[in-house]
Amino acid sequence: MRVTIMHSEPCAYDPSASDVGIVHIGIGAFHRAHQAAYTDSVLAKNGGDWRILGVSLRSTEVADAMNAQEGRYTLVVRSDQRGEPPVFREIGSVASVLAGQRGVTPILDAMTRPQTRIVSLTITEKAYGVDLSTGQLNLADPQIAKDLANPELPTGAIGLITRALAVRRAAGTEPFTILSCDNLPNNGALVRAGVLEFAHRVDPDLAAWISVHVRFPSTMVDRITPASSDSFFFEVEQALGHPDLAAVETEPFSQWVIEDDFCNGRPAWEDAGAILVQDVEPFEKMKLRMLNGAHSMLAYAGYLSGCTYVRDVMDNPKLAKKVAAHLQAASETLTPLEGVDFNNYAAELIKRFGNPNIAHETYQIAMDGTQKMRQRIFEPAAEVLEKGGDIDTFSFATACWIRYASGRHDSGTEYALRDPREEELAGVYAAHGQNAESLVKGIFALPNLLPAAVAKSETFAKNVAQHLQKIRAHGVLAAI
Ligand code: CS2
Repeated sequence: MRVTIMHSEPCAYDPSASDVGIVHIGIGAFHRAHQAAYTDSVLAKNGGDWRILGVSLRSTEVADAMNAQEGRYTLVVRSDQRGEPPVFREIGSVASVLAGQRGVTPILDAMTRPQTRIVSLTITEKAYGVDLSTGQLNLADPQIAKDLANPELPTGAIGLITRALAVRRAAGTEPFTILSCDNLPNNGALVRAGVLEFAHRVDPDLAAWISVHVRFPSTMVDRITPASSDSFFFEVEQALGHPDLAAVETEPFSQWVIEDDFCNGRPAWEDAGAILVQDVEPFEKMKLRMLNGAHSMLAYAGYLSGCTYVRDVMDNPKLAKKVAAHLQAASETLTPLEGVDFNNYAAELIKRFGNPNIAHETYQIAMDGTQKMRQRIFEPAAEVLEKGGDIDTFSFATACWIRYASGRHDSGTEYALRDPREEELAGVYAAHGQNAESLVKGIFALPNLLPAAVAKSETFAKNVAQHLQKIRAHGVLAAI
């Protein structure tokens, strides 16, 4: 298929005129569709030394693809109008990318340059090494344990940040701000807790200095961004006339709410549409419980019923109704937020999920369930349980996740769970897989997975087991 480009926006400024001011760890598709695009708009408008040096800690692919084209890449924005061609935009805000696998010294050098004033992160929930239930550093996390044993040459994000701050402090260099852009509640406070505890274990004076001088603003980030597929790269090559293996596709909608608390300056991201506020939490809760909560529910229910993409789920009337009901129930757990109508937000989400031009795999969202369910499903469920409200959609979502965690389709075919706690899940299945009730109890007994009130609730366990029994007997669609 040949794609006709209706609008193509080349990078309209000279990015090389700007020095690097941000080191971004975890330069995957989401960062390139979101923060890098905001920064690109600010550079085009205002200039300034805020280019981004990307860091990939887990692979070398993005580094190779981006460095081969001087950090530039194409952002493909797909409208939700059927048949409307996508908009191609060239992004110039990324200067280059370093791959951790090729050595951490250049990464630490970049993080300790005085010109680096922000270190931002999209490393996914699991890479913080912080236990969400306690808010404390997880000493059993292999990356944390490895870096604590060798704090001068760390290879994980928390270790790198701590080491870079130690070097800056020793050299008398101002610290950078740490900006977490992952879908975690109070992401700023969470990364702060991780860094402070890590630093305390290395050098208590360093921890004391960080707690006074370093800022960790929280953020809410939002833009639906599928992982780039081979067919997408093919489409881009056809349209551009040359390959771009760093290209990313995304939706037109984008939101970034940032706590305005930086210790060493920041780009004027508000000039690109970001919202700078004193308190991000109500925005974060809304997005985590409504968008991400509904996403997880529909990903498990959809994947199990044979829907490859989110848009397929929204095309199924039974599942689409479930999504609407989930959004409604999740919105009822929120405190009112000035200027935001949760009904409008829900209607907008339904439209975004149904975007016919975006192929967002349910399997992609289903990944890392043990890291996502707490903030998306279990925490709102805890509040509903406490108030004696209707927990049905939360227990349905939980049952779908538990069914998904078996790693097998109804036909018996296996799939990879892609979850850092998949061995524990498999252990529970091996011990209790025969019986829905004991399976639910076994999963709920896993340490630090559910808030205690939810893990202990007989009502919740019973409701989940009932859904699970039906799903196992008849499949998800029939169970609705
Ligand atoms: C999704 C998110 O994969 C997932 O878990 O729920 O990545 C979601 O697409 C983004 O948060 C949208 O902003």
